[in-house]
Amino acid sequence: MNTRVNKHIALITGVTGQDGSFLSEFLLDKGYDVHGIIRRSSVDFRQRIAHLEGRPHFHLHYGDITDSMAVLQIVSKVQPTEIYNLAAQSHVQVSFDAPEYTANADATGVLRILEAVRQCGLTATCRIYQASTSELYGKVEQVPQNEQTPFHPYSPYAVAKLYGYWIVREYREAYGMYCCSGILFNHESERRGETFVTRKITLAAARIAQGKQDCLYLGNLSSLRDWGYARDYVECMWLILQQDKADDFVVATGEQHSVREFCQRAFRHAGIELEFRGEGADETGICIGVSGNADPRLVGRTLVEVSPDFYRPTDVVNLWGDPTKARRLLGWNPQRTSFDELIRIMVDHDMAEVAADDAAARVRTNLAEYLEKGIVK
Ligand code: NAP
Ligand code: G4F
Repeated sequence: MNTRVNKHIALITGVTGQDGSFLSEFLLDKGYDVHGIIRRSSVDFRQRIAHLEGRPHFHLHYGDITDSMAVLQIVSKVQPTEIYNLAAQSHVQVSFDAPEYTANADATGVLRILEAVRQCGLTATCRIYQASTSELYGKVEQVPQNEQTPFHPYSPYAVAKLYGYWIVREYREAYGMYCCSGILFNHESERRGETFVTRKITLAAARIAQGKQDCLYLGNLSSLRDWGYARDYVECMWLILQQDKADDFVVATGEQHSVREFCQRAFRHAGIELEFRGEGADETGICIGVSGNADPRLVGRTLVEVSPDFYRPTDVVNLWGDPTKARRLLGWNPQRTSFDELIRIMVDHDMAEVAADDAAARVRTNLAEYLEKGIVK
């Protein structure tokens, strides 16, 4: 039997990721002590949480979800009341190249968290959220997808995540643990990794509009996704752990769009009107008009091309979530940020980031010139 305690101590694995950074902000605002697990790296990878470091209730611990000893040690030290297991090799395409590592992090990693809680004697006081995914529906057998829809995982990533989903259910039933899966559909933001399709598009739209890139190469333009805003989704993760009874929830907007449509709208927001012509690998996106500060010489040029390099051995092409249960039982609003608003947030951010990079590069060039001319020492 899991009882609610008055202390609010959260442990977040994957704290440096898109969701981990938003969730940290959300929980700190709610008065939690937030502990995050980070991996040692030779380069700086903490941009998303840099603004939180040094805050009195924010603590970081070195560890890795593939390392049982480290996980056990951190859980024992932190004595969390809530664990959010967000750590994962989260890129579907990469999972085809690194299937064994993906299984270790995304499947066995979940088991390590559950076992650490058991070994530390925290089953009665600690609740666990598992970052599950709409990729479980994979080669979809029903549209839209809800909590009853059969799973048909269609990548090494999805197969690993399916183990995570089932081991959470098993520990809930076998040991009465309060552990839940949020089956989250794609959620994006200005902090999204740059190789996921939405962020790749918004960055390219910004660079092309500012003359910094010639063309964007994409894979399957017809793929359909239910895209929401990550900042809204972390609230739902928290709500899932505040219920009387542990349960699993689909988290989605209930709207579906294609990669092509995302692309068209993102470019439009950057001042570039695209028309798609052709089919399959021969499809191209051509500029048919510009507005704002976009360069009029772009008109008539091919700005988007398909590259089979971005095709996947098996691709999930029809994700569309039904968030009825989350809306009804958690009181969560799936439509807080609209699709257009999400694109606006991402493109505005990337337009500013590309312009700032430009300004920084200009300062560097000027500085180099001044140093060369002896103007500054
Ligand atoms: P993300 O930006 O790729 O972040 C992944 C996080 O996991 C990073 O902090 C990463 O650390 C960490 N990590 C990876 N391998 C690790 C390991 N072996 N040990 C410890 N930490 C490790 O992913 P996200 O978009 O925030 O997604 C969060 C979680 O939700 C993931 O589990 C993902 O699979 C799942 N999910 C995401 C979506 C979505 O649309 N975003 C939808 C459904 C489910 P580094 O910074 O050191 O790499
Ligand atoms: O942005 P994506 O790479 O995201 P994907 O595969 O849907 O996975 C993301 O969402 C899952 C939830 O459903 C998470 F579990 C997972 O961790 C991750 O966050 O690709 C979206 C779609 C795919 O069908 C892909 O084939 O876009 C298609 N696509 C077309 N061109 C592309 C590209 N994807 C990427 N990454 N890059 C392209 O150039």
